[in-house]
Amino acid sequence: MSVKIYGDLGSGSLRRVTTAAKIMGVDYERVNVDLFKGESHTQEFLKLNPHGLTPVLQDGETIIWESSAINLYLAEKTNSSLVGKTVKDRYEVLQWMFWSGEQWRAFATLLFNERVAGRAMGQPEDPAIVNLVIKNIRAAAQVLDAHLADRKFIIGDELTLADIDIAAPFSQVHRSKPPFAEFPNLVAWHQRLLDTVPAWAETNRELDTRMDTFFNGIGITF
Ligand SMILES: N[C@@H](CCC(=O)N[C@@H](CS)C(=O)NCC(=O)O)C(=O)O
Repeated sequence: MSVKIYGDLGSGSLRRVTTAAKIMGVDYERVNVDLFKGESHTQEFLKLNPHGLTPVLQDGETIIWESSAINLYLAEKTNSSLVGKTVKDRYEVLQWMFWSGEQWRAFATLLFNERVAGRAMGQPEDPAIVNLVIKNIRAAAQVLDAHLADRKFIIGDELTLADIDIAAPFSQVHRSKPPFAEFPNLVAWHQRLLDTVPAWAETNRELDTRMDTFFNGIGITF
């Protein structure tokens, strides 16, 4: 029986999970949840995730939300090396995944809320929030850029779940406009992901098509 993954193709978090699932060869069915219509806040969906957030994985009786946890679950189920091949690597993968959630994507999400989601609702961005967020993104990107100076991927020479988590803010880069272009190693690493990980490129195209179609439909271009 295939697992179900609930989410919207425009979501960078769904993309983390579908990319990892494709690489791991997981047989999954995507159940569409239209976030622009608020479908993650219906009574039915809140039984899956009371936070009203996607993606959610359903594997028989097992329901998991939070993309990183979903990816770790799928990696264990498929015995995937995306979690790292040695104990040392595995804990470095986890280190960067936790860092990504608390020090990196949190700010990217706030920037998305101000510059993209807010715009869809006709709200102007708040310069105080944007300035604070960009300051934090720059500080984190500076460390990442130095880390990536002599590495192909976040942990050495092979793709892991840490790359997928940390690359997620690039999903909305044309819309949120974080200052990533100031960091050449970061930009080169992300381009390497697009060039060498077909699932990352495929989900990128799906995401852009979904977002562009929605925003063009309401007369907004970025
Ligand atoms: N930390 C969560 C983030 C989930 C999240 O923010 N999902 C967004 C889409 S990228 C969502 O479902 N938003 C719906 C809403 O806020 O109504 C994860 O990693 O899965």
